[in-house]
Amino acid sequence: MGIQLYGFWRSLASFRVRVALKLKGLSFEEIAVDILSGEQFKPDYDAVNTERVVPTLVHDDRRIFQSLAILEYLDDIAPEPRLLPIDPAERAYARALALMTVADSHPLVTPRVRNHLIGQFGADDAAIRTWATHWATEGLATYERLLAKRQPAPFTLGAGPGIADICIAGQVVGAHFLKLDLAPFPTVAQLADRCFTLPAFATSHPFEQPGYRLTAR
Ligand SMILES: N[C@@H](CCC(=O)N[C@@H](CS)C(=O)NCC(=O)O)C(=O)O
Repeated sequence: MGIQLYGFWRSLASFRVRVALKLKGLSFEEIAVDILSGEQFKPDYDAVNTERVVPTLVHDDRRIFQSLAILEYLDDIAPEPRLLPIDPAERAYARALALMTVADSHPLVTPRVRNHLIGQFGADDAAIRTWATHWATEGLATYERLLAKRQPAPFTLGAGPGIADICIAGQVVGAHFLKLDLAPFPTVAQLADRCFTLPAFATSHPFEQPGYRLTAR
């Protein structure tokens, strides 16, 4: 039955899963859920993932959600190339770096948070941009401090890209949306450049998705 990915062109969490699928050479069909127009709340999608967020991976009738859980699931069903190291301390470090995006930074800029800021606190476009820029910059600065202490060689945990690189590249994609200057984060920028030379990363970028071209935002 293959793999289906419920995602959205703009979604950073969908980007993370797209990259992982492509690194592993797993073919998949992507089904768009327009989270800007509220399709995630419709009964059809609620039946797929009642958390009402993307991404959701459907594999042989199993529904897996939360991008990090999906990445770990993919590593279990298709172990090569590995996205998580075997060594316990390295594995914990990889997860820690991934969670800085997945748990700490990215949740603050999702549509539900932006919509709450607008609806509850009257935030206008400028306020939303200031909010998003603040949290995106905090995330980049944290990664820069960490990577400066342990330089990527050439990827975060060694020879090949893994969950940390996927999440850091996603943080940089967030900066692309905001047109942020990456000069203050040279180690992060170099790592992202290295990632985006790989087709799995480059072709997963939101700006390369059909939805982006249709929307032309
Ligand atoms: N921690 C989740 C984040 C899921 C999430 O928030 N996805 C966003 C798109 S990147 C979404 O669907 N948002 C819908 C909303 O905020 O209403 C993951 O990594 O999968």
